[in-house]
Amino acid sequence: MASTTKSLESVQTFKILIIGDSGVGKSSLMVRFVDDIFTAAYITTIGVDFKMSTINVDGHQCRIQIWDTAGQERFRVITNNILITFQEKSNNIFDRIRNRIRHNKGRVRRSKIDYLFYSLMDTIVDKYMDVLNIANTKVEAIDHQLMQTLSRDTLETIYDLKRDMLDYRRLISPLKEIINRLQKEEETQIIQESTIIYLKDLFDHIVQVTDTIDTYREMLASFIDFYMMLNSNAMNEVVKTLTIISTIFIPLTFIVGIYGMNFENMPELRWKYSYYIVLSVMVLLTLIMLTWFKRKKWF
Ligand SMILES: Nc1nc2c(ncn2[C@@H]2O[C@H](COP(=O)(O)OP(=O)(O)OP(=O)(O)O)[C@@H](O)[C@H]2O)c(=O)[nH]1
Ligand SMILES: [Mg+2]
Repeated sequence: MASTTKSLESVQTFKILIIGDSGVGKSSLMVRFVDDIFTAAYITTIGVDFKMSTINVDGHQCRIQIWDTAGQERFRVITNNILITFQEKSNNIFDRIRNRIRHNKGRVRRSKIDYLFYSLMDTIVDKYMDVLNIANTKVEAIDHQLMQTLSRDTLETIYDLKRDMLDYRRLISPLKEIINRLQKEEETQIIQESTIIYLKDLFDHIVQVTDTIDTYREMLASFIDFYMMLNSNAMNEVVKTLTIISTIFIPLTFIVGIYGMNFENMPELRWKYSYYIVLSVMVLLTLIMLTWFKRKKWF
């Protein structure tokens, strides 16, 4: 339901537009309000119906103009001077336009609804830019974070942001298509010649927003690749260390294996210094291998 106010001497006129699905009781609501009648018969509205009523609110006379629209798709009409907007949640993003209308600033009151439509759309697209600026800060923070520590939280943040970008892209894509069509559609006669230029500007603005979203999506995808690379690098380091340790132990285990065999005829077993010699050989082997690995830059 939309209403506009206009002062006409002391009597204020409120225009109320009733919209909704077919058969929900729009016409019944209007007839009950104006004539205080209810009829069970269902006569579907064709196009637009109209009724007037005058009521008294706190001593002020108010004139109510009620426009009852057709709910059925085939009887629906698009009028040139009605723009219906709705917000899912109340916020103040359109306050700037409301103020421009209230204080008659700019050309919004002098122009028709096509300019109002452009102004509303432009405000929404501007808001996208604000949201993307916040996303930019987050993207930079992730970039910085990736260089410092490798944490799972970073990966989750990247995925969250990537999902957000996908949502923004999905939301703004139809708008691009609509604006593009409105620029070309002469038959609708809704968009005037003078507003086409604004629509072109709006279209460029939308393209800029989608390009920025795409850039962020690509950056986030490369962050994921980079994260995976860092992760596998860290894993490689662990594997390398373990490999070096086990490689050092291979010849040592071999020596231990040989002298662990209890053959009768092993003369070294009875030598006085054989234990110290074997230990020295083991230490020497370890040192030789470490030096060799170091030279090969394995660690
Ligand atoms: N019981 C009951 N029936 C209602 C009420 N409001 C409307 N109806 C009935 O619902 C049917 C449709 O009502 P309308 O007011 O013609 O519906 P509409 O939304 O104007 O429909 P369209 O003009 O086709 O878009 C009629 O048969 C009404 O009698 C209500 O509050 N109670
Ligand atoms: Mg009706």
